[in-house]
Amino acid sequence: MKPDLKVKIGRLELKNPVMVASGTFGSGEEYKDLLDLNKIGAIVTKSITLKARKGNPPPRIVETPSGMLNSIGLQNDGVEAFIKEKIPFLKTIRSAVIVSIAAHSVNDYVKLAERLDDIKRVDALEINISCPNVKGGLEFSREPVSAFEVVNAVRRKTKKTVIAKLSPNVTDIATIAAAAEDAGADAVSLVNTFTGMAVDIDTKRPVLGNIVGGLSGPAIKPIALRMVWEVFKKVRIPVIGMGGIMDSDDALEFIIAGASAVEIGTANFVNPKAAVEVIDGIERYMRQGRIKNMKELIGCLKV
Ligand code: RRO
Repeated sequence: MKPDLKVKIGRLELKNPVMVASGTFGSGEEYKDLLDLNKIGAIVTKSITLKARKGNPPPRIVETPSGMLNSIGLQNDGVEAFIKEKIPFLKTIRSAVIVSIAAHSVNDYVKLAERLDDIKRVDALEINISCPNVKGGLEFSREPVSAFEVVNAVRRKTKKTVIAKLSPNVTDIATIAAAAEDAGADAVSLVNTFTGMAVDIDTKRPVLGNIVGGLSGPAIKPIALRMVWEVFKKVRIPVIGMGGIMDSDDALEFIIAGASAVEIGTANFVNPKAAVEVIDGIERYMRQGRIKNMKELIGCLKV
């Protein structure tokens, strides 16, 4: 019997629990010749802001042991260009589309949510309250009060499924997740990148133009997994797990620890087919273990 991989995130039903993480997959079109986009549960597009942003000075990416640092600085063409130039392609695919939004103020998050509320092809909003690379600080999810404020303001303005993306650069991520849940989020996704840096010992300069950046990849997986587990125990809304997932075994670890869905990020740069391979691997595991549906698997950790 074919296992049922469907999961629900708010009112949104995904055909499988595998999504591609914001910032690692452009707006989907960039990957159209590299894998079958229709197989992916959901595509989360690169964070957009109200107005275009140039981003940070280069270098913006550096490889580190078992991971990478990025400091893109939220480069994007702004919401109007996104709607005009990216939505037409997204209309041609059958995966769910989740649009990541970022802003410097609660008011701008609300304006973005309102603008996107009319766009039918947008199935859900991932509110990025955890960008580590922008001056002035966009990590609204560093404090429960500011996390609540942003999520609640967006919640009041949109009927779409709302996912709050959380920062790992905090003392107690479960408290922040609970604030997002209280504010009306349909789900939380975690983790964004860990702030880090790299130094060139010959020039004695920072490697990244922005000095610091966000660490992702297998180096962060055990920490991300621990955070997903802590959040799963604390909230009732679905938890979307990410952080260094390279293959289906990694994804299954997150699901068993409580993730209703997972996002594949850094792995896309190494293997553009990673998301599809993760879906196939989860299905194989369920078939071999005679697991009929995702409910049997999510959070089944034996402790
Ligand atoms: O653009 C970025 O530098 C960036 C963002 Br918005 C984010 O949320 N996470 C990250 O690692 N980089």
